[in-house]
Amino acid sequence: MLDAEQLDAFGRDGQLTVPDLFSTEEIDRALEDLAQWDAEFRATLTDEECEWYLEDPSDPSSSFSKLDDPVFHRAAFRALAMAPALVEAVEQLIGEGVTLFFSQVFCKPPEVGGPKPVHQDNFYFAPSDTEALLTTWIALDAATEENGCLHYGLGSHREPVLVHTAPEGEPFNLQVPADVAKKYPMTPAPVPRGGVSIHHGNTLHQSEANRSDLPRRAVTFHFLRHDARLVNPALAYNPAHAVFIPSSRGDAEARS
Ligand SMILES: O=C(O)CCC(=O)C(=O)O
Repeated sequence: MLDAEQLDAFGRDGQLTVPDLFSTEEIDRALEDLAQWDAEFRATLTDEECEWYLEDPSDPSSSFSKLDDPVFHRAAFRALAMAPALVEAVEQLIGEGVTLFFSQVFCKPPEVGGPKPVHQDNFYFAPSDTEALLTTWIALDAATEENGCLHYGLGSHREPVLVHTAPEGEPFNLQVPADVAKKYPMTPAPVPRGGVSIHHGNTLHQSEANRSDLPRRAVTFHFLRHDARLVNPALAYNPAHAVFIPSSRGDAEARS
């Protein structure tokens, strides 16, 4: 359960780090499941999927840079997303009764994992209520400034959803123009393995390249309160992959 100080910090900054939410065993199980998924998915990859998911699309043996919908596809990630401590924190911040509508694993392999430009998740997802969407980012490896932790524009959740553009040929790489982004200096948010960084859907954030010799793997869970919906999102999200999350107070209570 988040305490009053943590709730105040989230309200002020639009971001909160909870350093010790998951145990070593829970993260170990997720990484084992990820390794198995990597092997199974790699065996069936189409050219289009190589382009979308691999660090080097011309090399089918190169690392995945991301994987979509781990919570829908893999039991160990579903267990993380439904962990009572996480769900309770999410419901404290956006209200009771949530669906996980999208999740992603982000891998930054040592030395080659690239940066992610400044963006707001609410531009990608376009929720009907910007206060009804929350991202939780779980560190599967300790995330540091050297290996590419997230950086946040603290307080930027008070901005409206800003115009984003994408470089030619990279429609998925949406970002706010540099002159707008620079209004908000970016503060690094290192997260220990098993810790969680939680951010508001309007909070500007980015990550740097992995300059270390260690991997930086993380999983994001995107939650939406049940009374909201995605209105014309920037990319396509498969509604059949959404996962209902039982309320931390029990379903019957949350529905009443
Ligand atoms: O993990 C990363 O490097 C990027 C994640 C991200 O941008 C997000 O969770 O919205």
